Amino acid sequence: TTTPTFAAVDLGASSGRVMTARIGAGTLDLTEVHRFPNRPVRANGTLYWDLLGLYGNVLDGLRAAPPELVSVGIDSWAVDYGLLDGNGTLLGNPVHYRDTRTDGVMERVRAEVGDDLLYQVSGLQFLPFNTVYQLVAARADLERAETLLLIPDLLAFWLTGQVGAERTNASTTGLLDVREGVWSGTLIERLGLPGRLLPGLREPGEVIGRPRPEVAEETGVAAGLAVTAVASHDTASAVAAVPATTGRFGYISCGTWSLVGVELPAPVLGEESRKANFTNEGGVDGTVRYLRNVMGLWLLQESMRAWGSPDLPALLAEAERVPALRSLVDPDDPEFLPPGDMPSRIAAHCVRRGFPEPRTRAEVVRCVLDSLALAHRRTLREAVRLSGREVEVVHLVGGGSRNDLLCRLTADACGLPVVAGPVEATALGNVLVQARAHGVVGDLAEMRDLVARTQTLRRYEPGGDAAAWAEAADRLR
Ligand code: ADP
Ligand code: LRH
Repeated sequence: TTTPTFAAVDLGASSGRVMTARIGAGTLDLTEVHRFPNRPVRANGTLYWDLLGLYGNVLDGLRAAPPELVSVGIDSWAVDYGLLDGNGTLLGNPVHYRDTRTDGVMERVRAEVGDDLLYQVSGLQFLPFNTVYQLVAARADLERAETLLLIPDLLAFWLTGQVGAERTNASTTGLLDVREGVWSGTLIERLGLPGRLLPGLREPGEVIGRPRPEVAEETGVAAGLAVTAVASHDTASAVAAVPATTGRFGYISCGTWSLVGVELPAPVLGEESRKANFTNEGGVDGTVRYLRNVMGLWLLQESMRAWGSPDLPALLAEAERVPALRSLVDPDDPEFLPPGDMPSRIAAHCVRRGFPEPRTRAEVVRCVLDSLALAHRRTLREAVRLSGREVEVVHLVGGGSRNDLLCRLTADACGLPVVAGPVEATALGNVLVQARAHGVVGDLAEMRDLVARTQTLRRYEPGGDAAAWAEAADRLR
């Protein structure tokens, strides 16, 4: 018997990769065929994604993939989009969600429309960069546009010529009705947005189309290759591949962001949840990711950039020797959202909150990791309280699972065992949804079981000084 090969294009906010996987009964071998940085570019005052550069890298990755490839799926970060005119021409370069064009827009929309309606319909955390606020900020751009495509859908369009809106990523726009699973006519009308922009929805597992002839020629992929919709929101793919063996699990999808929460069968839309600013994002098989965005390793990434990208493992080893819980920040403070000098912002925040100023690089890194561990604790406890879902283990997946110190601090802070890995959970979730669509694996539980049995995981039992963590959590509150 042959084990079919699937490819995942996974674009994170900090890097992209094309991975291939051979998947069969009890087999899941993931191979990286191409990896590339994802660097935002500022031009004339606007922060953009280098989307054509990323697409070029997608084509390079497909060229490097083995010829027996059956199917490819694309996922990326959420909320961002490109606009097409009636000829399918891209109108303007897609803007980065950290751009300042949305400054003050969310506050205006909330005041006009009301939090209650926005939350009851979309179930989304109020984040200033949700697609809906970007569209209001860019209203003038919408006139000439015929179609809005979220990033993975735009890349799929370039590969196949087919348009659509994959459901999990559509759930991050703020315009999808979380209960009905359709675009919300109510919100679109209320905001005066052109509804024609929003294409029909498609489900993870649906075949989108075949490569355009010029794509097949340029990359050497087979003319019959299936470009398959996956859970195209990277976080949805990551959580689909969490190696949970019990229903009582929490997760932290830990990369540029830490997405911290639980998986539920239905959304939680009450007032308490809205005030705690929890989100209800769509997952595979109608699951709901009930979570909050924690600012995540962005604080570390952006500090590293300011320092000229020194060696990360060496810096983490030094941070390990810095005394614990000395300098702390609230990572969710909006002041940390935009790019720019991160170490100075961190130092100023510590001083303002009455903590000693971190002076060395190692002290800044320790401050970030202690603070993230505390934010993981706070958010997970809130998710449990608001959802009523009990949690006995925390799965930490994504690039952050390579950070041994962060995993240990998170276990200590949460007072729960942390299972770290896989690093490439998102790519795994991506290929597993394709494999399922092609009849190779079964339901979500079977997908997770396959990940648990085939991937290398590390387990951290909670230890450390529980009273010190509780006290630090109180001091930050
Ligand atoms: P995203 O998908 O948001 O781009 P990733 O899941 O790729 O993010 O994770 C990137 C993060 O992984 C980096 O910011 C870094 O903190 C962490 N990371 C990468 N390599 C290592 C390493 N060798 N040791 C510790 N952490 C690492
Ligand atoms: C993580 C992520 C997250 C979104 C953010 C914009 O990459 O998709 O789930 O909130 O990017």
